[in-house]
Amino acid sequence: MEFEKVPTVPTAEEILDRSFRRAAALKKEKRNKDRANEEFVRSIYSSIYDKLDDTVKKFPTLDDLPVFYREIVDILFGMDKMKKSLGALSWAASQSRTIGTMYARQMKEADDTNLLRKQATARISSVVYQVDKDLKFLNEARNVLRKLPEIRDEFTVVVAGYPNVGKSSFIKLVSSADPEVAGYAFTTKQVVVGHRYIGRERMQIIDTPGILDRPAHERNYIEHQAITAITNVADVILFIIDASESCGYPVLEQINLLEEIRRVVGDLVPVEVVVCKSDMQKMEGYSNMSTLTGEGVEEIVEILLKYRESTPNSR
Ligand SMILES: Nc1nc2c(ncn2[C@@H]2O[C@H](COP(=O)(O)OP(=O)(O)O)[C@@H](O)[C@H]2O)c(=O)[nH]1
Ligand SMILES: [Mg+2]
Repeated sequence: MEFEKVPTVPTAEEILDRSFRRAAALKKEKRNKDRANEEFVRSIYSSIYDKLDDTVKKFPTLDDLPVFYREIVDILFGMDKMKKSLGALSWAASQSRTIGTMYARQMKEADDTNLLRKQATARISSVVYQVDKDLKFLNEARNVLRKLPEIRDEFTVVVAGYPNVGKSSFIKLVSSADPEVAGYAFTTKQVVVGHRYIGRERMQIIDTPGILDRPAHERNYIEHQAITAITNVADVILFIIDASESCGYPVLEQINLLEEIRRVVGDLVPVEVVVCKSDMQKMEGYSNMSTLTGEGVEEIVEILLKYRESTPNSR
């Protein structure tokens, strides 16, 4: 995942501590007091510049992120706020360098290099402290975003339907490998992502237990937002009905949820309906399948794949 490799973002204090310690060690090596002061300032601004610059570079370019992450970043932290904070770090990096270079130059002709050294370090420290809130904010974002499930910009099927209708069984059956389970980190809800290879291409199948499996009024705000992000990556939604009602929900209630999801996605995402557990109970006028016997499963995959060409979310 894009954020997985982003290292911890240090606080202002950590950045300053580290660069002062390094500069002090270098200073000790110099015999001449004025040269030592100049080296001290140079060492401080260059290590601060490097650390801030590196922190910005290690963050993925927000505009290049897959749709799902851009949505989530925007929902949770605000795209603009993130960009502003990254911009603030770049500003602090170059500001520290400008101040440092200026003082180091002055020191070459100055009488009191101790005073200039103190002034330089005070001004540079103040610049770094000014972006402390940005550093902390970016670290908070990094901690949440690195735990997101891997959802790519590729042909995507999102499964929906009440609990125990057969969603997991379907994903397991049609996926090439064991589906990955990942948390959102901002709700207790999880995301299950399965993949199936069709020649060189992949079909991504997503299940969102606890989110697309119950009526909207039972969802909280953040779960609504998660739905928005998920449905925005869906090329098609597969709604699974258990006609046997062994899942514990009457068919009528299941159809109500289907209609609700249809209303939510409107014309944006097509919804395919399939009746599962056909080994127990079929329903006329619908596609039927059984993940137990495998009956009808490949036919459903074929139906889903048809959306690959006519995808409205062509990315
Ligand atoms: N008889 C029968 N049972 C099924 C079928 N598909 C799933 N089940 C069972 O239904 C239960 C719930 O399935 P699961 O895939 O976990 O449903 P989910 O909650 O929608 O993910 C499990 O006990 C499955 O073994 C099917 O096609 N036929
Ligand atoms: Mg399940």
